[in-house]
Amino acid sequence: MKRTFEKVCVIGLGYVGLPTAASLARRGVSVLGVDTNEKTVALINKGQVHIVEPDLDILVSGAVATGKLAAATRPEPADAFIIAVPTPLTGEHKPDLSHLEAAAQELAPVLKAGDLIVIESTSPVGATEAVAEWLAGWRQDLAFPHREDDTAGVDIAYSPERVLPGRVITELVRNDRVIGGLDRRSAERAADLYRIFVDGRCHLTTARTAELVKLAENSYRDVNIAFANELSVVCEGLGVDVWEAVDLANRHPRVGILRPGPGVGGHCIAVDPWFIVDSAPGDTPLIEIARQVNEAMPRHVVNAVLKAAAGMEAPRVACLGLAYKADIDDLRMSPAVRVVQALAKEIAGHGDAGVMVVEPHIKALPDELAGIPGLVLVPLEEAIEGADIVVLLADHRPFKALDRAMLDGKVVIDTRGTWR
Ligand code: SAJ
Repeated sequence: MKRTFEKVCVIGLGYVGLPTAASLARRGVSVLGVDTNEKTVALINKGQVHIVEPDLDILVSGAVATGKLAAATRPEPADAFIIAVPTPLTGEHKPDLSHLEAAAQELAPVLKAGDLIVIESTSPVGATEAVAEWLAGWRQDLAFPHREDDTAGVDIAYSPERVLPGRVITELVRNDRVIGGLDRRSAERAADLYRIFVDGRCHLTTARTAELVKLAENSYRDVNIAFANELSVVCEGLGVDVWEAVDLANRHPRVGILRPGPGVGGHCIAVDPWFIVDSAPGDTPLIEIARQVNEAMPRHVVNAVLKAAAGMEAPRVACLGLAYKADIDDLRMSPAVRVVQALAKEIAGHGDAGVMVVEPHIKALPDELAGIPGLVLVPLEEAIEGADIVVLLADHRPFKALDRAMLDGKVVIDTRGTWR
């Protein structure tokens, strides 16, 4: 069974798949990146990127220039396949594995005995087995590891990514990896693949354990963010500066309270806990309550703004930041977007009242905000000069660098503790 990989196919060229493809290519592997979005494929083949992530453009343009990275809309035969497609939630907080199934169906025809498949998409426990079952149904000529231990024709493993958007390129190489195989050989071969570009340690386990570990990592973070957010609400009512309280509490050698904010965004921390809830009905009261606490934060921020605007003739509110966190352009499930949506409905458009949005990482308002009367995207200085109330929602670097004198005379609601 081959333990080296000359050609690798990475299916899904998002903020994980593309850096992974480029990192493998930089180490001399011939990589074919596959994505259903033809514009993304064309852009990458020109050595360009569709994602704001430090150093990704340099990595991709170099890999394409050397001929080691190319993109296409369909997979080709390869020694290994890495699947990094979205696994969103359905409306009822259930895992949506349709992209994963579509990716498996795309690669089934080009699969051959001896190939390795690694799923990176965050998945509910048992998803890797489901992929093996699907493939076994489409390719009855091949043997798969969920049925025959260590003698199968195809090896299948699960290895979740844990890179932090904004630090992806560094963390992709430095972070340890958890690698779960449907059998031992699958895990070992997947570790061989990752050791091509990962300097962190590769920890081998079963597929189910690796799936659960990923969900546990993000659920742990969501619960602890909820604790920080609940503390911020308590401190507001008690007239205590929550930022000072958290900093002082964290002086304790065994306390590490996270940072309060306007809510939890992104398609990871806000999503993954629901995969655990779905897999263990009735057994996750803490995880569910934490989700509810974090989901209630945008409304809490809106109420604080409305309270500050009460009595103002025609309040003008500057909302700084739409991204779900600092220094990225990702607005997915962003609490800031929910805050702006509510303020636009409840303040903007009434007479001269208005809501000005500042987001340095976008050129136009997203669809869910575009066209709302009284809601405009403006530069930072213009927004603050024209505002009665300034709400900081994402702690982007330009906001941190703001001359505080510009805030004199304004009501400031700093949800990130940026201007303390
Ligand atoms: N947030 C807070 N307070 C905090 C930390 C985060 O309010 O103290 C908010 C952020 O503003 C943001 C949301 O939570 O809205 C999520 O941000 P994040 O930085 O916690 O996480 P992500 O979603 O950007 O990345 C997470 C990371 N997981 C962990 O840190 C355990 C990353 O390592 C994962 O790879 C990623 O999810 C993923 O793709 O699963």
